[in-house]
Amino acid sequence: MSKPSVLVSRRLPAAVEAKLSDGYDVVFNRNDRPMSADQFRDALANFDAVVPTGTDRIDARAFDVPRLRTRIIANYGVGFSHIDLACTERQAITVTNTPDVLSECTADLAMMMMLMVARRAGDGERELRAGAWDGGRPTHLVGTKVSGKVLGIVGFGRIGQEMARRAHFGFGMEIVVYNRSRVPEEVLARFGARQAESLDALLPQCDFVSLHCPGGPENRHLMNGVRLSLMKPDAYLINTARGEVVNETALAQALMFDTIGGAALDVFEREPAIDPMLAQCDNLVMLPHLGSATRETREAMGMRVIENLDAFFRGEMPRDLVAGPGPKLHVLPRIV
Ligand code: 8YV
Repeated sequence: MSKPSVLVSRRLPAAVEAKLSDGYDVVFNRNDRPMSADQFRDALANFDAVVPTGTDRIDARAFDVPRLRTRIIANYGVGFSHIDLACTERQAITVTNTPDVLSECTADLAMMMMLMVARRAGDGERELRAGAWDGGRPTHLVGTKVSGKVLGIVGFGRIGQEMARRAHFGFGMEIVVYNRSRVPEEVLARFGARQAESLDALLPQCDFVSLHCPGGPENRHLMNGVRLSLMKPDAYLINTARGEVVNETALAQALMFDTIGGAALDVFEREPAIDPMLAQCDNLVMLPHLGSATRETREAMGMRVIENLDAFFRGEMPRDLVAGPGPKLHVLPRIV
């Protein structure tokens, strides 16, 4: 019996690639360069499964194929706003992601970035590397205390709750939550948190605001110029979610005119391109999309992809279903 064919869009941890190769007829993107829409179109036409990552773009152009072979897109990553779900629905393609395994490391990084920007770690690093430090003094690179302050968390899913856990129990922070749906009281109570009626109501209360909501059209520019103006003038914005959630032009203006205290970004609207105006802001900490970038988590994400593929090709519904009909609808190459 032939093994299902799988196209993997970027290099993955060695143990993941080895395990994938055992169970599937796998083609890896050996040069590890981003794939084009044409390449994804070819993949969807010729492979039983495609494994993209959050930095790929699988939009309508990729689905413009007379007859698709792909029956499952098993995303490597929790975010899936880079996959056009209207197209996958029309083509009855199942989509899965890799939640849970990256929640702790992404929250760790968000906590680190909040501390970095509040305590001006970026300024200090640049000053030392430039050989410009002439010794400590009471007024040198004075930042903002984090412990005991108010943290607003936008999006209270798994990662948002892990951020609340760190901030509340580790740094004594008061937690205010904005979430599209009502958060059960017992969940809020775990972190001593309360839910604001709206994002506009949350923002003026917070010393720090950390974004943990999904990307995609429904949250594009959720943080725009008006909302940035609702923040306290010494408050900080942290984004480890998706770049499109923040209007970067408005943020650059807020940073340049000091209408907020600063920001920390791990994701960007047009990554890997960085808005040149942002790059000029010293009250900004930037990292290149490292939220889940630990050995343990990147391997666990890959194993989660394989779990989802294995379930699907055994004819079972994958645990991490994002969208689609599952395997029953199709006559598929099976694994035993
Ligand atoms: C990257 C992420 O997608 O999980 C997500 O949604 O943004 C990250 O984990 C992944 O690391 C590939 O670069």
